[in-house]
Amino acid sequence: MRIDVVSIFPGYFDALELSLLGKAKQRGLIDVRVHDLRDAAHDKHRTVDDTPTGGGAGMVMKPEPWGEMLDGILAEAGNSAGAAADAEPGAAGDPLIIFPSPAGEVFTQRMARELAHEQHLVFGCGRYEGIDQRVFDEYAARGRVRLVSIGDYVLNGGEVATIAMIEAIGRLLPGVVGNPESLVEESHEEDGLLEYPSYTKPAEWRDRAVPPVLLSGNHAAIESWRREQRIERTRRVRPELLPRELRGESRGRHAAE
Ligand code: J9T
Repeated sequence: MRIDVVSIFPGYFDALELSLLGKAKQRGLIDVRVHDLRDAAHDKHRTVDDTPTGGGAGMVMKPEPWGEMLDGILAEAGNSAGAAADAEPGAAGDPLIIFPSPAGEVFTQRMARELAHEQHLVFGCGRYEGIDQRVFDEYAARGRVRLVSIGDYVLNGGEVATIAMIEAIGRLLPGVVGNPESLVEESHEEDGLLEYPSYTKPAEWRDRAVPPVLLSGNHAAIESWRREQRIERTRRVRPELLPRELRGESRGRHAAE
């Protein structure tokens, strides 16, 4: 997968060199290229923002540097949106441009799975006050653009949201996570339930024992206990995630059976 990132703080993305994603980059499974938006701002101060037209607080990112930078990325990718204005927009395999924004659709595991099938993602990191609307309109008219939020809170810029999305998407790519089973057995994946609590050795730590069932060797009992834990945890913390058929059940019903 090819990923281009446009930001005025390229240093944020040094984090992508670490851990599993860093290894995936080294091994050529993910090709991430980070671009400094200021390289497309040509005045003495390399200005990327200006006051909001019509008044208001804060600054808005100017369209010209975004246009130059995104045109360059799309043209280099040799796709229809960058190469020819008359080509059909949104053809499969064309880059998808994502602008992280608290005003966007909410990023979920489902969206991560969907985006993991893309060949080329471009992340445009704006500051909170935003990017001139014409940038979205221009690239939406020429190809595919999505505004995506990572949750209902505000950040100073799109960088941290982009790192979160790249990690969630990147780990779903074939070969990035060593054991593909560990991808299935986790919160939000299999059936929408949260994960069960995990334990390791020692069996007792600071007077806290590991739940005895996990030491029983009874695999059916362990599986049933874990499922019960997942259901109870989901009911307690994220009741809206609970599948309809589990909603009516009272707490501890399985344990009492
Ligand atoms: C500037 O971007 C944000 O503040 C942002 C981006 C994506 N998701 C959010 N929840 C916030």
